[in-house]
Amino acid sequence: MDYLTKKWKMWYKSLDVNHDGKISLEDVEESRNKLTELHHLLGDKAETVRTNVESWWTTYILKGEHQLTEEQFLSNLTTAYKQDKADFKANIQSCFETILDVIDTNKDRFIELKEFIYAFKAFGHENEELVTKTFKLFDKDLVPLHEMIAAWVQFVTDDDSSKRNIIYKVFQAGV
Ligand SMILES: [Ca+2]
Ligand SMILES: [Ca+2]
Repeated sequence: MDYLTKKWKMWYKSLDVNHDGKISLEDVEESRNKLTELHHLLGDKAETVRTNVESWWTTYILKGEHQLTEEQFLSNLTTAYKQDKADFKANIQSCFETILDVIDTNKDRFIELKEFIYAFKAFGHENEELVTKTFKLFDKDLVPLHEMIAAWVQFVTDDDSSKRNIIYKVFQAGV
């Protein structure tokens, strides 16, 4: 449980886009604006991304709340995890399938460095050099979407700290 809680705290921090110590609708607004601006999306494409990002936040993170403290976030995850591990994993799988589908902006079912960098920037992690360095952990220029999803799902749901996890390493590096 300790390992999971540690990773959930990292996840919470990574979702605090404007770095004010809490997750709120302001983070939703900032992340969707940034993502559309970085990719220079216009018109319908921009609108689709804005809608999808907001819907992701509402469905998987805020769940009807306007804001979420770290304590609430950890408590929600702990409850869901303890209730039914298979259900929990399925929900997190769906969570990352949804957001990575948005992040795969060119829709080729791969995450490339640019998409990786823009995704972290959209969530308030601006250190491009560090993000570029950690992308190399995947050991390929184009990371298949399913591989990126699996790495995130492992990060949020797996309590075995002896297994290598790239996303954990990314946050450990200080991204
Ligand atoms: Ca915030
Ligand atoms: Ca792509």
